[in-house]
Amino acid sequence: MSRKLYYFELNGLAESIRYMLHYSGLTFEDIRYDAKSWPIKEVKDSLPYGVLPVYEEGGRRLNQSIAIARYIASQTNLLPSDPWEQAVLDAAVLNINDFRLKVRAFIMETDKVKKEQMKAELLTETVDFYLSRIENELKANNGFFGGKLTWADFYFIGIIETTNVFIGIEIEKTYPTIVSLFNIIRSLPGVKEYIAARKPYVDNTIQ
Ligand SMILES: N[C@@H](CCC(=O)N[C@@H](CS)C(=O)NCC(=O)O)C(=O)O
Repeated sequence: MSRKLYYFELNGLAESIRYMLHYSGLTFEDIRYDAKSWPIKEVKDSLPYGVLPVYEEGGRRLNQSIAIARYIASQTNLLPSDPWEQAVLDAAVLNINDFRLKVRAFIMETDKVKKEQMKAELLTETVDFYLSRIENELKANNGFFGGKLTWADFYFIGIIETTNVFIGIEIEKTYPTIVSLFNIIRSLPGVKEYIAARKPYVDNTIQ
């Protein structure tokens, strides 16, 4: 079956999906647009809501990164079958997404002074608010959100690695359980080779 993932030359909302596809051995076309050339009118106009990522499988298209990630997980062993366990992971992903939206506000800010203030607030308050809670959640669950490797763990690393590109430091480095989880994911078959072959990402803000 043909699979295509459309996004930018950035980790952002697509990297957890790329990681899961590589880990699962599901072949796909990794189509990337240069943020500097965006918007490409004919591409943007063709998208369901004008934004990326979009995933295509056979003749079908899906937008919304979380829906795509959950769907890919369902095609592998990364989504549990128990509804409660699924809901716990949905909550974890939505908590991470709440954090992402705060980082996004900083990324999108164009006023330099305000942007510096927002960065300081992220580094002194927001990062620790979320990462200390996540550290505890992982510690209580065998190092993963759901007791074993699932899509929530992939979603998390994708968001933190993207935050690091824009903030310029590894925000997870003082949270040992998070660091261990990231080392596990980065060493997975498929993911490891993908990371080794990947170009480093740079801060190319898509305004
Ligand atoms: N909630 C959507 C957000 C998608 C989104 O905002 N995508 C941004 C990149 S991260 C985009 O396509 N920006 C380009 C534009 O708005 O033209 C998702 O999770 O997929």
